[in-house]
Amino acid sequence: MTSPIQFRKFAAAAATAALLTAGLTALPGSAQAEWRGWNIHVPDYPVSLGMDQFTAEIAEKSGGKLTGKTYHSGVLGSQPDAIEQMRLGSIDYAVFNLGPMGQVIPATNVVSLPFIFKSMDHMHRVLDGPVGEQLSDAMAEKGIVALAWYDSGARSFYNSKKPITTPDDVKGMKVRVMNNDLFVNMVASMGGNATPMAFSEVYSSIKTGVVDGAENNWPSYESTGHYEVAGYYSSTEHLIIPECFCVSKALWDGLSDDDKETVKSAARRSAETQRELWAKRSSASREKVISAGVKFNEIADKAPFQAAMKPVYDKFIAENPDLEGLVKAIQAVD
Ligand code: GTR
Repeated sequence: MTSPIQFRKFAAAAATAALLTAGLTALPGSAQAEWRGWNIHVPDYPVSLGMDQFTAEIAEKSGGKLTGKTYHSGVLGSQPDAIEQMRLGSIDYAVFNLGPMGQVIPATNVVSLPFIFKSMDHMHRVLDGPVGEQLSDAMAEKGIVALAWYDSGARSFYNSKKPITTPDDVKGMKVRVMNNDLFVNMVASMGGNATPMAFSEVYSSIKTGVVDGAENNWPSYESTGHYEVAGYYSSTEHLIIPECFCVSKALWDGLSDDDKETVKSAARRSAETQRELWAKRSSASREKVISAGVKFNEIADKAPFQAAMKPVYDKFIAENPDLEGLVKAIQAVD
């Protein structure tokens, strides 16, 4: 005989199946299908812990009505693919680096210009103001709702050959970059050859010599094990790119005002946690790789690298005259 509990489980499962069959993710006022969350990072990474906090909080605040499962470690595919999937509504929430987003949403490219931000604090001030709103609006037009900004530190070059101390050292070097023409131009402006490639392929590509190196922040350099195959890390700090906690517009538009509030504040709180964890992980990762034998060189004077980026800016403005105002607005923030 079917017990009431078994029956309720069966009924809930049947209701979920019916919703999935109908292609719906939300039914106002009742249980909703579990949301699918995409994440590129390993489970103990600050982004991952922020996302875990988010799912725990929405479930608790909604009394179990809003639930999500985050697929860590990039098992749902590469970032460019995931951006598309969110636009189509098959990924419900994710933390995306804005680097690869520029290919789909050109306005977001302004944060991927080398040396556009003077520091992480500068980036926070910019994102918290009108520029942040303009970026969010551009993303929403393409089906992605940005709810909060996560930190991703500063990216520097690393490779298996030698320390980089001047832009000339990049000449002839094969460097993996994230999927965006801007980054190809950035490396080319120093005489290097850039290859856009998925994050998951970088370790073996360095190991087998397909590329000489890549560029990233301390936590990613460490968590991916890239430091094991590319032992020179040089602090160019040429990119400071934010990451966004995003939900698909299809999902967002189907939420009640109360649920929107729950989701938004959980995303914001997760970003506060992520930023704290980020600062700690950055120093821990740096210490870990240096004690594992990485040769780190500090580049005190970044001016030659900044000067080398002039053609990147010139080309960008020539190709996107409508975005010049946004670039100037970022530069004008103190
Ligand atoms: C990391 C970032 C990821 C991904 C990765 C990459 O720093 O958090 O979202 O963009 O870099 O280089 O592909």
